[in-house]
Amino acid sequence: MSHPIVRFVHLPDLPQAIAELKRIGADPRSWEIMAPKALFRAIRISAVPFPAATILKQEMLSLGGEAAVARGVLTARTKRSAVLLMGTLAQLRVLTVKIREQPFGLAGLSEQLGRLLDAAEPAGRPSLKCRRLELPLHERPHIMGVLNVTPDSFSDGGRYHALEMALDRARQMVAEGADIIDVGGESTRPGARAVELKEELRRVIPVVERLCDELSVPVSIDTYKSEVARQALKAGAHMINDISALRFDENMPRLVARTGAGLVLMHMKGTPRSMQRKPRYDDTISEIYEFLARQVRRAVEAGLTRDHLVIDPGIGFGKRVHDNLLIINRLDEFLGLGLPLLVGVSRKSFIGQVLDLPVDDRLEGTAAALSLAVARGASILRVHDVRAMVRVARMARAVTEMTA
Ligand code: HH2
Repeated sequence: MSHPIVRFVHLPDLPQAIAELKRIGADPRSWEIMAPKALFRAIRISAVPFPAATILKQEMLSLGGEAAVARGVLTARTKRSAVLLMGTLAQLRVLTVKIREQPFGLAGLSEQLGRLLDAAEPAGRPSLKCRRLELPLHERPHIMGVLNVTPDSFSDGGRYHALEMALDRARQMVAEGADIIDVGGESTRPGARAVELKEELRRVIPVVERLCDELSVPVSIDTYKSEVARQALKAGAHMINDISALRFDENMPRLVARTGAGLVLMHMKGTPRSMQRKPRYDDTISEIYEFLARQVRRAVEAGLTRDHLVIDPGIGFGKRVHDNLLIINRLDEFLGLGLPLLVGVSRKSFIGQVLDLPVDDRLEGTAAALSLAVARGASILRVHDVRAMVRVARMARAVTEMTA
């Protein structure tokens, strides 16, 4: 005789909730209605004006959910408060409707909330446009192979020698499964000095030219200088990887908008020279999220469309070891921005610190971190060890997309 067994079920998204309703044998007509009731979400809204925070609390309570506000809101002492909405997807959707016509900025919040709820579902994950190419990032994680054409990477030979070595390395990475090649002419390691414009151009432009002629995969240029970006785009590059997220060169946004290139916006605290001098955050994830949201808005105001944008929390750029670990563990929160996520964990020093290993012995640490990044929704993985990480990413994706 079988006895009832009580257990938890892992339901991270709507497709998996629907799969469980099917297994239960629920009426197919009820799947769409019930699935949003099976998923619970906590949503944080920063800086909500006092009256709006009060209304949000009342509405969530009336829907059978909850909303936490700062204590001072209840005593009318606080002008603004962060709000934590707690409810099922179904309740949160109804909330967006109920506040749509309300004052105190709630109409705008309703719109933002609706976009957030759409973006958090796998079906809402976009592809990426880079000039005439479109990368199907929603289909599988893409591997971006790192091609550093810095003197320390491509030792002492003459320029031609270095160029040939760089091209060989790029060809090898493509043969190993790289989907994008990211060319960089300036080391951005902590404490690194900036490279002169002329020198950066001399290092990267010949390489970009040859790669764009020869390779079938898109070429990205890792630079925050608009002149380097301009010449790289002229040479055929498809994407700009700007580790300053448009902060270091005011001409960058218009240039990228005009050319239709893809653009990576990465979070960094300060500059590469200063970023590891005692970085600290009060709330790591919120600060990075809000920075990225601001820079996305800036890019859109300059004329870029969202389907050309990628965001990156900037592992190792002005972060302590625990910030890097936290970012990877909570990476899926950034999906709320509704844009593809790029993550660069490859061989970075937080791995060395956790495992107490030097830079040439971080393959397994990279694999573990990358696998979790894929599971939490990363779309582009920037790596040195292409062959190994293509396999790790494929395996992680195969596990996470299994619903039934
Ligand atoms: N990391 C590095 C360089 N560029 N770009 C993005 N978008 N994200 C990253 O995490 C990232 C990046 C640093 O890594 P590496 O290329 O190994 O070092 P270096 O800058 O010294 O060449």
